Amino acid sequence: MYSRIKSAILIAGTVLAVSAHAQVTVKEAWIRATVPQQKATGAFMQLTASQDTRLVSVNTPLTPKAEVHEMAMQDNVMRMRQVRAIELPAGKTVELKPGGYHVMLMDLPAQVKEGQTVPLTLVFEDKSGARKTQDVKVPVRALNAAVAPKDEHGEHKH
Ligand SMILES: [Cu+2]
Repeated sequence: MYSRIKSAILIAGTVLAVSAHAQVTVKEAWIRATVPQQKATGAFMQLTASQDTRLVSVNTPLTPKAEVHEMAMQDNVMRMRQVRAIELPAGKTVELKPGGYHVMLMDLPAQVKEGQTVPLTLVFEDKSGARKTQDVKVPVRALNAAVAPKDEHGEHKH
C-alpha cells in the first residue's frame, strides 16, 4: 500500500516536470512556392501551445530575413506588418494563414519550389520570458494552394 502511494507520487512528480515546459504542437505547416525572381513568400501553420506562450521569431537557412507578420484591415485596406509576437493562449489553436498571421520569408536568394522541404526553427517565449526553440520541416506547396488540402487532416497527429 505504502509503495503504491509512493509510486503514484513519483508519477505525479514526473508529469509536473514535463508540463513545466510549454509544448507547442505544430500542424499543417506549409510554405507557398514562389515564381522565379519573387523575393518573398509566406509560411503557414496551426500552433497549439500547452501553456500560454508566444511565437517571437523564426529562423531558417533559406534566408536570413524571416519575420512574424500579420495582415489586417487598416483604413479599409489590407496591410501587413511585422508583429513582435503571436500570442498562443494555452490549449487554443492559433492559425497562421493567408490573410492573417504568417511567417514572412524575405530576401529569398533562390526560387522556392513545390516539393522542397524547408527547415524552420520556431522561437517561443513563455510567461517568464524563457525562450525555447522548436524545429519543424515544412513542405513547399504550389503557388495557388490557398489552404492545406482537406484530405490531409488527421494524418499528422502524434
Ligand atoms: Cu508578410
